[in-house]
Amino acid sequence: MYTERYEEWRHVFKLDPEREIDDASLERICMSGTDAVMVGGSSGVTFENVVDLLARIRRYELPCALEVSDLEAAVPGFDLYLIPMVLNTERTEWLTGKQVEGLQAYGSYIPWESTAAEGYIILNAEAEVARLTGASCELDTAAVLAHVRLADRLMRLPIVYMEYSGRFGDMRLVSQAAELLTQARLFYGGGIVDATQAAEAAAAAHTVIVGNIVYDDIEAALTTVEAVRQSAIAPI
Ligand code: 1GP
Repeated sequence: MYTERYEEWRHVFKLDPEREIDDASLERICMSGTDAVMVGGSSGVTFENVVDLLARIRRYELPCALEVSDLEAAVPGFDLYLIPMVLNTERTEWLTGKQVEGLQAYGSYIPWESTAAEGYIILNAEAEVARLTGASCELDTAAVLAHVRLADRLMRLPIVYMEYSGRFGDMRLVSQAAELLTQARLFYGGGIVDATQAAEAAAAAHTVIVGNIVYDDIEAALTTVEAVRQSAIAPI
């Protein structure tokens, strides 16, 4: 199954289809040695801008995943489809509502062998995704770890995603989460702007997602690839 391949991913660049990236920069990202590119964003994701970005990424050989946050933008042709389920919100449309809508509309066409759910725990209240989903981000350690167990043990989700989008997170907490997992893979994303932070995140989580810095400082973004590669693999 293709889903097994993300189990080897240590470093992933996340590209936002709503944001501009020139050909030269995209080439540097795709040729950087990263394990994969993930396409996703909290807003402004359309069928057109996803198709356009996918076509440009397909000039290169690396795997390309789509994080499906909007049904309208579920474009065929990706290697992997990641379906976010926000665990720390009371607004159930972000946990199961939109997912059920999608299954009702496209259930028979979903490529299950290349589709995986991500249990999102959103931990930066300032992030756009937190505002959009009404996430309760003020969780203490015990509450975060309870959400991790909910995802890993009760729901048996294959991926737990600790999302600090826009802010570098608490790596001690991320490590504690990783240690609790019995079968899920831990994705960490948020605020990585240099090699040092990338290495710290790689020591705590299984997979490190680097987003915004691609658009703000591509040289710095590129240094994160080697930093993660040099880091010891977090305990599973
Ligand atoms: C966002 O987790 C990713 O969904 C990456 O976060 O953009 O802050 O790097 P940044």
